[in-house]
Amino acid sequence: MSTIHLDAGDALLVIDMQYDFLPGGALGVTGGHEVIAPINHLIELFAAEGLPIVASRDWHPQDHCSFGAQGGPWPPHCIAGSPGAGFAAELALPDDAIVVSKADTAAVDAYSAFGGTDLAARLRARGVERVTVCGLATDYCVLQTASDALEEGFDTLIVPEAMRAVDVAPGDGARALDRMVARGAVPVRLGELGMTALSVA
Ligand code: VGL
Ligand code: ZN
Repeated sequence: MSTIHLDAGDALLVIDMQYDFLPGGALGVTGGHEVIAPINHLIELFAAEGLPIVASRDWHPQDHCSFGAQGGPWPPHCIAGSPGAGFAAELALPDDAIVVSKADTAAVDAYSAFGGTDLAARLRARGVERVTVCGLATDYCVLQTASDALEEGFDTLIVPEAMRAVDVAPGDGARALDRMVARGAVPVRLGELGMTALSVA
């Protein structure tokens, strides 16, 4: 198994690890809690290298357009400031994690962490050239975030074992993975991501 060395141009994007997307939450993703441990492993790797760690969050007003009452497809979820919008406590986010709130106005939805945010500029300002994407949900926010990352010109690694799908239709998650790969994302296993030769020496 080859090792992918993380270096100064790398950043980790942790997508929407919020209570409402975990089992029991308003829009609970089956097995969502299972990705906390793999993501914590990723966080440890990136933090050890001093690399940027971004945590996105769905941050909706009560009358958000994606909610059923407004004609949208979803039950109310991730209401800004509510417990359900909070990051899972077991997620070991460092204090200096870059928190990106998205879809925080009623009229606009954004699955992507790049949608309507300054994330691309913030990453570029820090010299980021490659992102590693994990989190929830594979077929919505992870798919759109990875796709936008590629559009923005970032090399993009995806970690399938650190994501789970909503699977409204069976196979949506698998198809989302295929689409990300078709667009240029590179799937990696947790064990393939390593430290730089320098930091190990
Ligand atoms: C998401 C559905 C609605 C996600 C957000 O984080 O994947 N899915 N809002
Ligand atoms: Zn949402």
